[in-house]
Amino acid sequence: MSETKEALNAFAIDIKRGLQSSPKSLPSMYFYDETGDALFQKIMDLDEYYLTRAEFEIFVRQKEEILDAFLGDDQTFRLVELGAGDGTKTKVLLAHFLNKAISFTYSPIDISGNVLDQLKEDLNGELPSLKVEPIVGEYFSALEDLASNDSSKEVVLFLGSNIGNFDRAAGVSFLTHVGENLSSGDLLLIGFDLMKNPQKVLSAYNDKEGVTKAFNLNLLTRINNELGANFNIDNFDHFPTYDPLTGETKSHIVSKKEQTVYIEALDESFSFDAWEAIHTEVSQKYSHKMIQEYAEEAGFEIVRNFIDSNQYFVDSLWRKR
Ligand code: AVJ
Repeated sequence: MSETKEALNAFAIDIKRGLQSSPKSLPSMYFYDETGDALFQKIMDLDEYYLTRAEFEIFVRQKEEILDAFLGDDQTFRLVELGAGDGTKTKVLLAHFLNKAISFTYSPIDISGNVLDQLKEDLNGELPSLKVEPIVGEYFSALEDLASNDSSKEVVLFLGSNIGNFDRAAGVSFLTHVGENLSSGDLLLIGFDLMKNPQKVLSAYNDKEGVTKAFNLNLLTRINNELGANFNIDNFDHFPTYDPLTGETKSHIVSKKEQTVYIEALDESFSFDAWEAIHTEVSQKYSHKMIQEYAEEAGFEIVRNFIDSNQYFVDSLWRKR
């Protein structure tokens, strides 16, 4: 089977499993087709979506301290980034490290070769002296390759509160797995969105313009396009919730009426009750205590926390035990 066929198959299987479950759910990892990527770019520019600006501010204002903490007693390191994105935030750090004449290599890891080619071209233009060695592949196998081929200290970036898409058990297991592919003393800088005014959190996932709604519902369009389904998008709505007790932010797609949708690739129909909800995403918000517990359970110790001036967001620097 070709690679794309296999991917399509995995997509179909996951959609089928999610729509057969009770309650129904769809995995947020499938938000990011071309349209989804573009919508997420728009989300990052929204007034309500404070996360990206908060983390950007941390980098702009605390880049000196971040560099000192990355170096410790060493002269150099390899900077590895899990999920490269467009690199806007990371560029602030990269430019600063080059200004300070630090000799280091930047290795963004992504499953999309296209994303990495684009990023490398971009960085070559903007920061010509930067050594970029992208790695195409899954995070863990890429980290494993690095561990066996490179003896220098690794500093791994996992930014943007991407960890928030995992529930607690999956998050700790993911971070443990990252740690298993690091050596004692290697570092991990991980972005966590902090608990804050519940109204502020909720607005970030329910913007006035409806960009987040379009982002969430695009998942149905993607199923239409790639699996030959007949979702009528107008018959569904977007509904996020925030639980201030647990920090759990959830996005849902709600069926506005009783309806049945056919998915050709599965040769199967799925029925929705009026106002039945499909869970699509968790965007966990964290207390400092939770972050401390995560670090300990995953086998790290916290070196230092870098927090923005509003105390919305923390980039927590962890050392592998
Ligand atoms: C990219 C997972 C960090 O959960 O805040 C933005 C994705 N979802 N708006 C987040 C997202 C709805 C985002 N992450």
